Amino acid sequence: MEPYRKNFQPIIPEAIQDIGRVVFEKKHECTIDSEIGALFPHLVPCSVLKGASATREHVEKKPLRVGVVFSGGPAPGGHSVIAGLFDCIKKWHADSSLIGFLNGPKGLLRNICKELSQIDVDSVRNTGGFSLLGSGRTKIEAQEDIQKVIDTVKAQNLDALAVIGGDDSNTDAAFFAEAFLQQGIRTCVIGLPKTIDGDLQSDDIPISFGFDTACKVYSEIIGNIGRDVSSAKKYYSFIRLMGRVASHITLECALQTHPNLALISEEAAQQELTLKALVVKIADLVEERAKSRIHYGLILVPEGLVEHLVDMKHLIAELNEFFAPTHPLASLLVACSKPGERLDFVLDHISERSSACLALFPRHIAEQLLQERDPHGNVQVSRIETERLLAGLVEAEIHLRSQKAGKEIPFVAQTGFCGYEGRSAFPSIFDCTYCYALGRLAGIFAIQKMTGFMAGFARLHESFASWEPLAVPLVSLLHFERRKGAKKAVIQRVLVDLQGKPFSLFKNQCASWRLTDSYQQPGPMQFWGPEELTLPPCLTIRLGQG
Ligand code: FBP
Repeated sequence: MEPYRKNFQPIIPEAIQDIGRVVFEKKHECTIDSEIGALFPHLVPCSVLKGASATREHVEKKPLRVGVVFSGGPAPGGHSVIAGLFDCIKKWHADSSLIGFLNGPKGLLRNICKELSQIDVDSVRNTGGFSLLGSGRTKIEAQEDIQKVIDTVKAQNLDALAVIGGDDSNTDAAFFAEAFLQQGIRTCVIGLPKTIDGDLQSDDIPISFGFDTACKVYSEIIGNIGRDVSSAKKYYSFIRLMGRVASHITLECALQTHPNLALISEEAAQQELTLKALVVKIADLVEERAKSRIHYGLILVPEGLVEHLVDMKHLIAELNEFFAPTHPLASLLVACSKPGERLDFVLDHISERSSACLALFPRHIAEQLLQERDPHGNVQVSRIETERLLAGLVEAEIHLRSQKAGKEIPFVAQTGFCGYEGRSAFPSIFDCTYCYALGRLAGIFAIQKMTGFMAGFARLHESFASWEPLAVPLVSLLHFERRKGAKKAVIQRVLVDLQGKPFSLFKNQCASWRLTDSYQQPGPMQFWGPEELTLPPCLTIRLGQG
């Protein structure tokens, strides 16, 4: 498969086919919060720009030196971004060079990099993962770290630095752009919207890359499990899906596979569901199906669910403050090194309400909640086995109901996690095309010395050729949040819109999936064959979300 995939030639949107002819004009002005604006005096005021092919003044073509870094979790299509960027700057001038920083932001801090050759880039075209350079989650926030990045870009004499990352990495990129301008550094900073979670989006950025592929990979697996449960007829399968805070992935996979129940965190939050209420809801489904002698089912669980349940939200917020290095008990917590000691310490020191909530958990899952926050202060939800927690609690509830009724309600749960396998899969045709175009657009920003912008395309639900290139100011995506016990300007993660088209479509259909099985089995992603199978992106994108 790999040699064939490497030869795939993505369609290039018409507006950026001739890299020397792209002209940007204002699409709309951005409204920036004054406190955020005060942090970015060199980048504000700002506007979203749209690009079109037109006659430009003649510009002398000089070789460019562009740096590129992967940041955060891998997402299918990252290598295609690099290929698009590489081809663009080489086309501009054959002596241009692309410098790849190794192992994520750490490489940038320490100036560990390599110049990418044609062979390097050709070896990964259209392949998944970030293996060409590696990635990492190092947060670059402190002034001395930003200074180290400045030293690196100066040492490398870069015209531009492309940051391929999610909300946190692009937040860092916004701060780099401001700091570079403040210090008169000529390197432009360009953001690229990456994350399978699909939560890096705005009115102008319909979706981040990798989402389409990950959803297709997971939907194949879920579809297969649906077929299995309806064949064996004895298991309830609880499948947790990646996506961190937002449930975009779960929603899309539900639309693709029609499970009996798909929990959507944002809806659970709106309904102010507690963990107990959620368990009752699932047990009701099991009992209802049992009345029709159906003792199997398919349930999708977004990995971020725990953070949205009303009682859990309070607990996690309290734990987050507790884990902040500034917390008065931080040093005592760090000193808890024996197994179980940390949990006991926390149980003794948090509020009664939170302690009661934590006590509902089996100890091993409670301990998962207490794991280190990531360098950006996020709970590492991918390490919390919510599917097991729910399966266990539902089992106990069904047991109680069976006892009460004096009649056994059969319930056997299987659990699974659709996670890491979706992040480095071969990118779909959509992601290959999107990412190659994003890389090319980043190259065009470098040519035109545009700094502080994220590359994006409008009209992603239309034909590839008609996508409209956009330059979206990174600053326009920022808002304030509490992280590590302090108020921070960060890029806002966009959650599932309960008024939006994908959720409305789901709500119109999901009641009919509860009792009558209508599992869909989408099968593996197709790269060759009829266009109806290979080209269409997933439903969230086709519905024009974003
Ligand atoms: P990004 O936001 O960096 O793209 O990562 C997304 C993600 O895949 C989440 O879905 C998941 O919760 C998390 O990464 C897992 O992180 P890690 O790789 O550190 O285990």
